[in-house]
Amino acid sequence: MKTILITGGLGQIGTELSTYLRQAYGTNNVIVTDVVKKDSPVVEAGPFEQLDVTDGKRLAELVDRYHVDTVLHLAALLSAVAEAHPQAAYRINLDGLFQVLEVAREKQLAVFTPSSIGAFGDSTPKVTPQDTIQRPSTMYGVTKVAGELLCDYYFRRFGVDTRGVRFPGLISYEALPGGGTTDYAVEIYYAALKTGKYVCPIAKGTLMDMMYIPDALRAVHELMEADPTKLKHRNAFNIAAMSFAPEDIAAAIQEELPSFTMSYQVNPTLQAIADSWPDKLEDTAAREEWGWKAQYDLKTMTKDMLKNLQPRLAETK
Ligand code: AKB
Repeated sequence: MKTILITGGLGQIGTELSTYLRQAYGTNNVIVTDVVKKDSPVVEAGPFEQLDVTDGKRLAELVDRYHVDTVLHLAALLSAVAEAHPQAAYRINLDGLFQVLEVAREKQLAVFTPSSIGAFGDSTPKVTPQDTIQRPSTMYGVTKVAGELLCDYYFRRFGVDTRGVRFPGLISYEALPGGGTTDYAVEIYYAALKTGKYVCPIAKGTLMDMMYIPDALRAVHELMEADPTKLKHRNAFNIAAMSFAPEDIAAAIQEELPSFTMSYQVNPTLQAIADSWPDKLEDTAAREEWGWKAQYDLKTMTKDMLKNLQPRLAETK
């Protein structure tokens, strides 16, 4: 049985991953941390500690206190906010990861760290293989590529059991994303149910990889539990579920809510980031090395999103 510490545990992924892993490993075996304590069912449900990931000493103390053997390191600034605050992004995304890896080296912990479709840039093939050119133009991308390399280094050099995936844009109804380029694909569902219309900041025809959160949670769990002898890669596995442009998600919503309408007011900063990212990731390595396969496509995700979001929004009225 693992004892897991999650950083950034009250963010979009952390909120749902904490609950998922507490069900899998037991509530007291999943210690959720975040830089601030917020009102959240996750805080009430089990162990919670405040942790700034750039504070390696405090992380080491928590690891000792709770007998942690695995760190799921989710704390990071997302692409749009990182572009607005590049110095903070460097500190949180890269120094934070370095602190986690150092504590893992000293205490022989396993570490899971997500990378992103943001680890690619203009010179990457648009249909993106596992191993390819990575010259991102954003600070987010710079920290993600460096993070992938650091995790590989700590495995090869110090034997730290590092693993990770490249997440597409994640779509969920429990917690909102904050400051990403793919956030529109979550906001659109809220707008469809609240007002029946949405002004999209990303231009028509812009393809990006996306994934529904249940698939993303399962990916983390399956890779954490994967047989290490089968892993040729360790970190930064491409994983894919669906690739769509704004007009495709709008059409999928219209199938459920026929009166929904969408217009465009393109945000140039977000658009430049989106244009530099892949259209579609190839995930053959993840399929071959640990059996990865997504379950949700755009249609099944849209049905499930609307079904689950509707009662939540009704409660908050
Ligand atoms: C973002 O848009 O920054 C994230 C990501 C794809 O890494 N959702």
